[in-house]
Amino acid sequence: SILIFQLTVGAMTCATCVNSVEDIFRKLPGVRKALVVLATSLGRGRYGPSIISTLLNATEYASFEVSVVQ
Ligand code: 9UX
Repeated sequence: SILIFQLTVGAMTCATCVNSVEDIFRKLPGVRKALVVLATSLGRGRYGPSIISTLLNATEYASFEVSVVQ
């Protein structure tokens, strides 16, 4: 089944940051769709298997702050 992830993404200050985070999300196998909005610091996307921890690690490795929205 396709699940939706919602994350808060901090430490983004410009549109290029947003593109970087979207690229990180989209490059992960299992992520079908990803959208990051700077104004709300929210990232959403669709994914198949549970890759949330991989997604969090990859985003933090790129020096952005990230956490799951419950
Ligand atoms: Mo913009 Mo973001 O000049 O890591 S790319 S601040």
